[in-house]
Amino acid sequence: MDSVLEKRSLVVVFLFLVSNLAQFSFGAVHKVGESAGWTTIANVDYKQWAISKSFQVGDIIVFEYNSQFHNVMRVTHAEYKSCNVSSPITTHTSGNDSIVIDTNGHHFFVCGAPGHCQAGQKVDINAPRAPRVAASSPLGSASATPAPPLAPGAPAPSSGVSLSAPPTIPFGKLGCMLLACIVVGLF
Ligand SMILES: [Cu+2]
Repeated sequence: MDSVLEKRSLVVVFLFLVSNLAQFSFGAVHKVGESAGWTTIANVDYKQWAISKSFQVGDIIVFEYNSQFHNVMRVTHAEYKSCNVSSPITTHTSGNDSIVIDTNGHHFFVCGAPGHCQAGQKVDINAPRAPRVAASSPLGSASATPAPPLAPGAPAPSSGVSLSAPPTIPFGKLGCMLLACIVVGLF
């Protein structure tokens, strides 16, 4: 009897932890190009794909591709527009790259293979800031209007990309360890 109750309570704890992990540790996972992946041969409209999605900080962007032919380069907005792949911020080549969106704003990715970016293998992942309240400018301020503090669409101030784990990951690891302990205890 006791052991059954014990197991039941453990299951409750287990479910509680799982729900917490799901809530706090993992952002949404977006596979670029869906089933087509990251490629030039399927004529995927990556711009349209990105527009149809809603990205948030903590989300994971997955690039799946044949690493013989493609790669993933994070570049600046200017490089994205001109398909300049000579000095990427970061380069990924595994063929199955998961990139965590760690800052608000635009994240520009292109394929570095010759001609691929020009052929449309480029994507703009935008994780917008929370909608701001429209600033109602005072009517009398006709003199020297100050520059808007937050230009929409401006790249995030930290142009240097950091692939450091988001703060939720340590919790996830702790949670996983706890789960492991519980599972070991159960069986
Ligand atoms: Cu490519």
